[in-house]
Amino acid sequence: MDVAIVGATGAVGDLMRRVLLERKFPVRSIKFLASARSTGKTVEFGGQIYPVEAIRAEAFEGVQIVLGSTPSAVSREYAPLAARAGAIVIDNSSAWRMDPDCPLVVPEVNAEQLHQIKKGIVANPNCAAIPLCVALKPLHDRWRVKRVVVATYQSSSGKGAKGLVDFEAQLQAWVRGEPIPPPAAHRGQLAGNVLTLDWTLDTNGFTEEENKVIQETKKILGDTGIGVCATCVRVPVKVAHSEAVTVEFHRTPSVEEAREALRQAPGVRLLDERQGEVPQPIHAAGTDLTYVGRVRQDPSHPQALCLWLVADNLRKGAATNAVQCAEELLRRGIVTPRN
Ligand code: A2P
Ligand code: 11C
Repeated sequence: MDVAIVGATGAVGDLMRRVLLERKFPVRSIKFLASARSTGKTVEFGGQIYPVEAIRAEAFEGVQIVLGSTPSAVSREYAPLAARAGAIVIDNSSAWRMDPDCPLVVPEVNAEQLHQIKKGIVANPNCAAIPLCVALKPLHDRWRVKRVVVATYQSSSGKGAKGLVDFEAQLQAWVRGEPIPPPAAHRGQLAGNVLTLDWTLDTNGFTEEENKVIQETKKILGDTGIGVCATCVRVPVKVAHSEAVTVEFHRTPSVEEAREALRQAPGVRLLDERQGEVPQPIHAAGTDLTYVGRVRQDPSHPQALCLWLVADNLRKGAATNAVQCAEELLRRGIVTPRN
């Protein structure tokens, strides 16, 4: 495949490069694009050094698959250019996610949507919505989800490379008892704290992030009738988002039935608290699985269960999911390798 990574200097772009190698994606040629600021930088891929190029229309000539992770405003500009040049763009920004002509894909959940590409763009979902849907899918298939209430505990790396700079600087200052340096990416002090407004507040009183989780979950599960309510919070964790989820069903699974469905679900690792195992960010970071545990009957509702999940927001929540979409494009013959 002839591949380009756009946003190659960012936290997710960097991982996209590594995940392509790890998963032995068949790369025939590859190029790395970012802003003009990064011209002159180089990246290593498979033992070779490549220059980082500025994004421009000509850079997409001959490219079959673009993996992109840039700010949405950048994606709105570059993705149509790349699609016009004949590439399929798998874009990690939120620019295209709710566009009815762009499938929003989590391969374990709705890979068949890849046959509905109309604009040459596949949207990679939000990093909290992806693992939520991975965990809900096996339950939705059997007992039909009616309503989901989710509270997220999101890591600093959700804000990209700049978020991690804040994280390191703040935690070091906090441990030394020094004044906390002003943040560059986060919207307040994260060290020793929890931020409920680390995202733009939308007019409906929910943050942009909460609205993404609400809307995207319905689109990915293919059921706009599901009720979703989200509270998204930033916690002082470096990598991996956690989520406390309450799910109400149309039909009622027992805890054991739900656990069995989760145990067999692709992309899920079910942990058993009775064995002392509970999903934690330190377990999920660096892996591609959605760790699920603490499955309980909701004592306040006979048709609802509670569960806890954790997944690496940079990998399954972003880079790995995008590479898995590329693998599915190939496997389904939607894109074919050139000789
Ligand atoms: P650059 O490093 O040249 O600014 P992160 O989410 O980790 O901050 O990464 C964002 C990615 O998007 C980086 O690769 C960054 O490149 C790229 N990017 C940010 N702004 C622009 C822009 N205006 N034009 C092109 N690429 C951009
Ligand atoms: C965060 N999830 O943790 C966000 C970052 O829609 O992909 C990515 C936002 C998105 O801050």
